[in-house]
Amino acid sequence: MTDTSIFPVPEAFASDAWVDAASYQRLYDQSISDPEAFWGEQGKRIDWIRPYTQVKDCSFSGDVHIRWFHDGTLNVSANCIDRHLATRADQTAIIWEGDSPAEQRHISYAELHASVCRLANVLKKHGVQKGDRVTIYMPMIPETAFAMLACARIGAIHSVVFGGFSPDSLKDRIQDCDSRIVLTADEGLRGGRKVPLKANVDQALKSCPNVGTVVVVRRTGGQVAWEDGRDFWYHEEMSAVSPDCPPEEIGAEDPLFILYTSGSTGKPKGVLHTSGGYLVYASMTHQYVFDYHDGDVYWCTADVGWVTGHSYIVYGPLANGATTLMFEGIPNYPDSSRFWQVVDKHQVNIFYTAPTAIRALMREGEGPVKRTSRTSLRLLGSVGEPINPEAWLWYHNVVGEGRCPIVDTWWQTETGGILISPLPGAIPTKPGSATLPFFGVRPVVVDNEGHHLEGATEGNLCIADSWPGQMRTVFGDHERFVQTYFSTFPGKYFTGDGCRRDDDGYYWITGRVDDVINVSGHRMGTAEIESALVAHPKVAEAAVVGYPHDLKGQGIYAYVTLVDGEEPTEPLRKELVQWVRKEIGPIASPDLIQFAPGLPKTRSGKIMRRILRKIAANEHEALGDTSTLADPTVVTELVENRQNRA
Ligand code: 6R9
Repeated sequence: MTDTSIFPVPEAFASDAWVDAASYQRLYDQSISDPEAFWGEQGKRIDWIRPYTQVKDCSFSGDVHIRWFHDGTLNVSANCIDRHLATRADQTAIIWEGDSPAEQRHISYAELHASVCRLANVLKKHGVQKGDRVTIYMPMIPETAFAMLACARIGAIHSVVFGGFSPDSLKDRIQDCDSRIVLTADEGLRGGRKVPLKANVDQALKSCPNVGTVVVVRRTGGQVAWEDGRDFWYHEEMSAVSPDCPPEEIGAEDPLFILYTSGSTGKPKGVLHTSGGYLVYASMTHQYVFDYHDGDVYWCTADVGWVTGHSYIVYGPLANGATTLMFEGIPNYPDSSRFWQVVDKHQVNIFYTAPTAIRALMREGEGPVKRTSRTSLRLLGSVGEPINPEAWLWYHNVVGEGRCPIVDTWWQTETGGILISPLPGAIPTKPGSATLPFFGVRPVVVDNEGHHLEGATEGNLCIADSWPGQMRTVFGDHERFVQTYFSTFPGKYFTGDGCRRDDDGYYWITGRVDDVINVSGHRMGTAEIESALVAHPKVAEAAVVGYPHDLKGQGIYAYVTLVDGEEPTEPLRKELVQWVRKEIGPIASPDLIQFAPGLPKTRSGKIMRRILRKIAANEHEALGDTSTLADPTVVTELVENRQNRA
């Protein structure tokens, strides 16, 4: 695939789109030359209780701080619900498609309002106040969205923990933000299999003495343990409170949510997003990137446990009065046509998924796609990792039958919303490129010394100035925020990603340049997996790297040194995989484990990951300079016993 294959904007699409090529250029230029004026105007897209007079107050150096619209007040849930009631009370806000094709629900804006108000009253009844943290460990059901919005309604800060995380990971996240209340369900349901959510909460709470309340949604009706005085059924609580709960007045810079994400070092950090700027940015990107028009049915397949679910299942779409589809299941259950059956069933117009799902479905051939009609589809989106041109072309030609533009959207938990992406009516696409920046976004490419690289080039991707959706701090650790994002290249936000910029100024994200690996679009810190491994009594040392994986994008390759006297056996290998699953969750399971008597280290004791990455990638012919190693012979042994011979 060369840079020369360009897919023009389909004419029919451009004529109805919110943004065409000329207005993209005009608005982008304006957003960069006068951000105050630009965002001052755009901020009006949401309803404010007290309008802001201040727009932007941000610094990426010295006293690092980020504030947008900071003297304004609003309520995020009122923006996502109440303000639509006059015109669309009966319109469907959420279409829920269950794991089984036999289950579905349509929730109107009026119903959403009633449920969110009741749940907010339940939270209040249990003592939750503005600023308190509420942990949400729930499956993909509408009650999860109700929970997020109920927190927003009263100014509580939600921390959604992905249902695939282990009790131990859940415990860490509850403790880090000191939540006193957890919302969960009896069990989740995915691909016909049950996920023991309540049992996991029970396990986690053994080490969380401050949690006094657990509210449990009955999803499957499965048996659960019960602690009287602590555990409450959601349906009983909901019926016992009033459906009336006026929205609290919340400051633009008051926190909306915490979302834990993996970095290159240490434990996952609590990325903190605030209210005003986040909502302006999430709603604006949702409207323009997905070219959302009234009446469209929009479906993002992400889990609400990730940022994509926050910004593009819940907040962005609902702020825009959209109909957003929430899917409990998986792409290949009951069979590999499921995504497209759901598209036909609910007449989905805009479909947003991850490259890993596209690659998995591509492997099943065109049959399962062609059995469905998909004529409702107008636009396709991709997020989470670089999309390889083969998958892009299959998505475009087979799923979209050459008719639908693809928006490859690059962004991060930290960015709150999409930063680099085509606007489908404005920007011609190239398979594998996220193309051009959104309004107000100033990408810069720097070399390892921080020098700006101009024109067509390749290097580290930074952002030169703030945008309203940017994270504000790491919860409880502002110093870590400054260190992680603003110290590598002082004065700039460092994304952790590498990228190439071509002659047309298009960005091609090449993947992480730090010790973060991206497995099926899920971010994992190698340090987290290593610390899980060394917590096993038989493991002395571990080093984890990513390697190219056909389906997952990257796989997890672990080098493990056992303690003296332990034998490297097959059962132990399996046990270690299970161990990591239990410690972190299934998404962190190592794909390959190599028992290594020694790891390649410099004389100062630093593990040379560059070499480990090459061996894991089966590129041992090109190891580069190994002369600085304390003991170069370990490399020979590692190459001989490498696990990936693909
Ligand atoms: C939204 C989300 C962020 C990391 C990011 C990058 C990778 C996301 C991408 C992409 C290439 C895209 N990433 N979208 N890489 N093209 N369109 O995924 O947030 O879970 O925090 O991951 O994912 O490496 O730095 P998050």
